[in-house]
Amino acid sequence: MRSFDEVMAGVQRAAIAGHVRPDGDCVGSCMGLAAYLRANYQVKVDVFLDPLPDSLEFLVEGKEINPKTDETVRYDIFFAVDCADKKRIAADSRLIEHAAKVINIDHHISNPLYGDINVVEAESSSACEVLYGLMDAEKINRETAICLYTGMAHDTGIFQYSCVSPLTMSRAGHLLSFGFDFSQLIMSSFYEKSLSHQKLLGIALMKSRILPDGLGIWSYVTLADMEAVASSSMEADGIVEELRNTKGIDYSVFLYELEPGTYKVSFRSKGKVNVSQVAVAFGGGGHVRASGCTFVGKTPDEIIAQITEQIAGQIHD
Ligand SMILES: [Mn+2]
Repeated sequence: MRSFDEVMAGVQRAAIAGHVRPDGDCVGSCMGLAAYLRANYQVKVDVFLDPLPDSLEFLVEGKEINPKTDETVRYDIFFAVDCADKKRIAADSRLIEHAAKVINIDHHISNPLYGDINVVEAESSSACEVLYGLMDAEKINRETAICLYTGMAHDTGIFQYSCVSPLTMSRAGHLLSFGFDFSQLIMSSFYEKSLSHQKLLGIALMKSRILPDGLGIWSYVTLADMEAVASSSMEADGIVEELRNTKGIDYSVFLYELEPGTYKVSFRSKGKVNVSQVAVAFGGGGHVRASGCTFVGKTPDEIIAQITEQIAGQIHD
C-alpha cells in the first residue's frame, strides 16, 4: 500500500484505533488520520481511544471519539495505528474481527504484521510519519498537520532521537507551514507536568540504583508511592527518560505498579543494549532504544534480577 486512495475506494465506514495507554504519537496518528479521511473521502469515521492524559486532550477537543457501537458492526476498513501488538489495540476485539479489512500502520520493529495490509516502517520516527508518507501532501489540512506534528515531536523526544531522518525534518517542516503555535503546543503537551508527576519523579530518582554491570540504572514506584503524592500510573510517563539522562550510564529500567502485583516495565537505551530484544524476551515489544513489557506476580527485586540476567546474556553474546 502506497497511498490511502488505494484502499479507500468504495469505503463507507471506517474505524481507527490506537494502543492502550495512548501517547502523543498514538493520539496524533488516530486524530490526524481521522481528519484526513473526513476531509478527503465520503466516509464515516469512528475513532477509538483509551482515556488520554490531560496534556493531549487538545487533540480530541470538540471531536466525537469512542462512539457507542454495536459490536456486530462491520467496518469496511479498520485502521490500527501505532499498535505493535494486536492485543493492545484499544477497541473491542470483535470490531476488528468483523472488519472487512484490517490495515496495520506502525513503526515498531516487533510488529508481527497482523493486518490484511501492513505498512510497518521500523525506520520511521513515528506512526505519524508513516501516515504522512501515505497521505497526499497537498490534501493535508491544518487540523491533520497539528495532529501529525504533535505525534512526530513526541515520539522523537522533540526531534532528538536517532530515529529522526532528514525526511522526518522535511515532513515536519511542511507541517509547520500551516502556522500553528508549535512552541506552546510542545510546552503544554510535552514539557509541562503536574506537581504530582514531579513529586513521583522525585521519588523515582531518590530510589534509583546503578545496576551491577555499571551500565544500567533502575528504579520503581509502587501504588503506595503514587498514593502518597496523589499521583497515578497515568503520570509515570517520562520518568524512564529522566533516569536514562544520568551521566555515565547506557540504559535505564523503570518499573511502576499498575495494579497490586502487576508492574509495567519501561526500558530506554543510549545504544549499547538492544532493549527491544530484552522486552520481547518477557513478552513485550518496542524499539532498539525504547521498549516495554509487563510482569505479573513478582516483586521489583525479582523483576530486576530477571532483567539483569537477560541483559547480561545480550552484552556477552
Ligand atoms: Mn509511536
